[in-house]
Amino acid sequence: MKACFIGLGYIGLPTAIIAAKHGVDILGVDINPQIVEMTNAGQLHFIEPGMEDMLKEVVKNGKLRAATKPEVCDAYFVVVPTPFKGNHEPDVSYVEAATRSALPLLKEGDLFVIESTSPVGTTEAMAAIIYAERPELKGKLHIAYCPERVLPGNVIYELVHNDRVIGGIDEASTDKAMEFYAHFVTGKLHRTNSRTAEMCKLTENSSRDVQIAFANELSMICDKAGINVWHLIELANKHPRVNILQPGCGVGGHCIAVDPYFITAAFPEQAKIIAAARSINNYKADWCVEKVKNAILKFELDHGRKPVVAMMGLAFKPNIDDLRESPAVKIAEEVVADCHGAAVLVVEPNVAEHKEFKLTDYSEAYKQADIVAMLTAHNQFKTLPYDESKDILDFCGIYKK
Ligand code: SAJ
Repeated sequence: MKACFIGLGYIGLPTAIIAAKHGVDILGVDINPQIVEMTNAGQLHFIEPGMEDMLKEVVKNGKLRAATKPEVCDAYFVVVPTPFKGNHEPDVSYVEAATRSALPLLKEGDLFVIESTSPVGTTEAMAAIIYAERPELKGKLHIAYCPERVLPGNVIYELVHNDRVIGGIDEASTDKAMEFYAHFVTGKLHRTNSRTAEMCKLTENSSRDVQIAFANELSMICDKAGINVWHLIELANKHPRVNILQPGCGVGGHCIAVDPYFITAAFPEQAKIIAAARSINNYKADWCVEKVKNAILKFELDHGRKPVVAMMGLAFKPNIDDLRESPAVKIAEEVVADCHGAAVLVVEPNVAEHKEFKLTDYSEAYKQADIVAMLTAHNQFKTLPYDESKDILDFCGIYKK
């Protein structure tokens, strides 16, 4: 069997590599020639533990090859980004472009799967585009939606072990897609229809966003009430049916901070909690900015000089180098732009250079700072002893107890 993966990003490339490792002949397709070149040279274009060795192996044994255009295969997988437009409306133009690139190559019996996070109804809409252009294939293709679920940083394990939800536009399509994923998934494969599978992905990430919003709301209430939120959550979680997540400086990344909008854009009247969670998590970053600015003003009043401020961490979550949609970056930008003349040191130990900020070593910044804003709970920061002479704004629970 020969399969074509369209989109060699954080999800498409690892899935293609794992499928190749399990015996499927893979053509990986990306419009970016640099990614194609790197992939064919066995070089991973992003950081993911263990993945590059596996890529080298499947390139070397001829199981995986990359190109800028699709070729005739037996199965096609669309794994391209679905960003949102200015008004938070989902942008499915990449999914449509990928679908159109495969369209002329499709033949009877082929499997066509969308993995990209997509608004409800996208798979049916792509099927309609395909059948409008290739009416002779109507009812002869297998078209399905199967969302990815892996956590960046743990991709090799999760791609194989996580359960998958598979929804075809008809029963035969679901069967055919289930057959494909059985090549490499040892988790359970759950069958449904394409609309439910699309909504399931959006539901998973919205659920996490809502739960994080609850923790963030609690953190702002506790700040007013003079209660340590970390300790409070630990105690509440001793209840057998309570499991509160951790507050932070907001929600970042390209999944949880994005996917809920695909529901709120389509169902604005019904999606009340989901919309509220988005605004609470967005507001949490603004709240952190205000906290830092107020600390700067207070320091100046108390000490009669401008403080040194350390902004600790830019990544959107701990121990990674990914800065996309990161609330920490937004907070650092806003503090630097309006810091009342304070010296602001920006720290991100997992990144060598940043286009906007001059980065400072984390222990050096901590040593020099009068005010420390903990933005990302990197392991390195947990090694810094709590210094009571500094004003430490611990937004991410470095010093929980
Ligand atoms: N966060 C908190 N408090 C928490 C947990 C997370 O503030 O208790 C923040 C993080 O700091 C980060 C954001 O949430 O800013 C998102 O991080 P994450 O680790 O929750 O998730 P992602 O975005 O790396 O990956 C998610 C995962 N979805 C779920 O856990 C439901 C992953 O399984 C999905 O495959 C991925 O989105 C995706 O691609 O959709």
